Amino acid sequence: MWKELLDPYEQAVSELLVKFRNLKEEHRKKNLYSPIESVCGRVKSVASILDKMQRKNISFENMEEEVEDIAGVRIICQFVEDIETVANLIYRRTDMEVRSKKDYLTNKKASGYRSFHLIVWYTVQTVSGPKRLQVEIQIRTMAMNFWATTEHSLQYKYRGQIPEHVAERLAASADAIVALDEGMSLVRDEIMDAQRFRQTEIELVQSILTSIENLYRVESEREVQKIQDEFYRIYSLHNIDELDRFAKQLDILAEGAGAQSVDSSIRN
Ligand code: 0O2
Repeated sequence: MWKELLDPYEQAVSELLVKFRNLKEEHRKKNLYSPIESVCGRVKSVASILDKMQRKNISFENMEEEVEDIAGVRIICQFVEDIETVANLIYRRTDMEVRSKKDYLTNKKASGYRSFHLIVWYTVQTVSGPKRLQVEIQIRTMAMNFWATTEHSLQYKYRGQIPEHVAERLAASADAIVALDEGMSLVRDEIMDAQRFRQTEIELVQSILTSIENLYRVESEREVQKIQDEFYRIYSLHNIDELDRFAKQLDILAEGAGAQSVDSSIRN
């Protein structure tokens, strides 16, 4: 019974992982900053479902309705600001519908837990037809995730009865996490610029290497060696404009020689 019941939830989690990872990839391909750093997911274990049902006095008939996090997806962001961006992306999607939200950012839990949760309706197609089910999407920063993951393992160890001195340390660490996130937000633009710079550099180098490879087919080895040496010289300058200029020059050269880079679309 459990396997049959949980299979559609497994399917929902795998589909959503693909979709959110694609979203991150799409940002990268368009050279846009991605508010999604990483995505993971899980189907709640039977033991955890039973625990929750007992704790909240939920009957089997109401389980799928009341245990909202049988399927769970976690989206990790770099900065607090990204959380709202991700939530808005989810609100705008047509393949899921937000049922409710839990904002533990504005209303931190007594434990110190911070995160933003959306419960969404999501439909999977099964052999017996479509099945609409709930998925809990947790959106949090890397720092929040570090705290929550560590604290969660202690919750299991102490079964909710965390000793006072440990709870105090955790609360203090939660405050440190808030300060850390705030500190990172202050240098967000700098970090985003640096990451964009690095990504552009990677793509330009890839494009240049493809051009050089193509030129090998039509130019003499000596000529291509000269181009390669020039590339090493320019690369060592770490000047993105110079690299861009060189990549364009190579494109023109390749076009003239009838060996245009297949990768030239990257910079258009
Ligand atoms: P799992 O599968 O082990 O992650 P409740 O359990 O009653 O507090 P409720 O009302 O079902 O929670 O919803 P809530 O508060 O949004 O909690 C759902 C999930 O959020 C939890 O799943 C945790 O993953 C996370 N969470 C909530 N509160 C805390 C907390 O204080 N510390 C940590 N580390 N995580 C928290 P489960 O049920 O723990 O299951």
